[in-house]
Amino acid sequence: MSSTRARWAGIAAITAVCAVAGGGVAVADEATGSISGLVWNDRDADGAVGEGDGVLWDAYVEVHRPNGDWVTWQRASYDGTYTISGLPEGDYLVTGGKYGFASTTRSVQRVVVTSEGVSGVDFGARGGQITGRIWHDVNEDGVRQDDEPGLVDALTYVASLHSQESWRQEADGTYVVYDLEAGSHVFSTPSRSTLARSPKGAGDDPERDSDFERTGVSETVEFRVVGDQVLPVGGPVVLDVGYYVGVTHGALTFTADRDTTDLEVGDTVVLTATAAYTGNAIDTYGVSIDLPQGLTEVSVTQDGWLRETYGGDPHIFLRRSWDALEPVTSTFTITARVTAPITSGLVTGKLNNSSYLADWDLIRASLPVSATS
Ligand SMILES: [Ca+2]
Ligand SMILES: [Ca+2]
Repeated sequence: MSSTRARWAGIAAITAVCAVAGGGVAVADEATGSISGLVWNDRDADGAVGEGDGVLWDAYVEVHRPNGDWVTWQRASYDGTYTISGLPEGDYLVTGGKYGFASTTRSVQRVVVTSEGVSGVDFGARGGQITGRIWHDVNEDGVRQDDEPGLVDALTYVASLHSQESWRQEADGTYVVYDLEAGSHVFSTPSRSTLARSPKGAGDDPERDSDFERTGVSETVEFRVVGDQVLPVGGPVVLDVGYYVGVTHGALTFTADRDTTDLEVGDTVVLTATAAYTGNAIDTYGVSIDLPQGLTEVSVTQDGWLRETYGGDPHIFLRRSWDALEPVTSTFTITARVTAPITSGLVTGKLNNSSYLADWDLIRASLPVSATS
């Protein structure tokens, strides 16, 4: 033992300057060996690689001396395997896992490296999970009735905004999101054209309501490592989401404060437009308006609309909000001046930005204008 201890002391000084990228530790004139193994995603925490387990992205292995001195580290390969070579013979403590995951095996293993190497130094780790159900809220009431089926659709899923996790869904719409790291997660379920999200928290049965905002995000859920699990703080988390067929109807009208077919250069005209939306979904709303050549914008009174400008683009773009809203009816005015003769022109407008707009034919409006010098 004394000779071994003496060798450690010498090696500690050498390894301090000889640690090389890739996890090898080069030491001249020493017999060296390697440590190899697997870091895997032990989802069922049984300590064995089995069906349903998986690979771990960004798994790490660290090697220390028994006295705690750091030797080297390595990121495991994509398949979870690792080999740290060039280690001087002797005792080591090997730590493996994934940051934010819980260890399902001993997270520190003591090994004796000889020139033949040590293999099978394996580590299991797993993340946390949430469950829930995506369902087709046929009657749009935000409550999952018994006759409303699960919704299984490639474009509707639940995912964390903050990590790479995995997802599995059953035919009844129930799902599991797993491999979640410790820390904060906000879950989202994506926008889906034609499918709108049910209102959150409807009814009085928390097992049958929808748990996402209508914009598609959940409350923040904190996870922490507890033993061999990564658990939500405050207990298991179930996040259901209902979808129904969303439809928005829109209508756009223009009126003018004077006859627009008999204008002269220098005249001013005030156009009043009303965009009226109805429907069963929260949605986004926008309007774009074109003035004919010769009719020049003087001002736009926006009545709560946001004006979007794109460089020198003469179009008038109005957006109701960057968020999805309940259907709105809103009026705005455009004051314009005739700055040149207009031979045959139209003021045209159309509704846009909507995710659920059904009746595209009704969303265009036009007002004939003409002017002479
Ligand atoms: Ca397992
Ligand atoms: Ca329902």
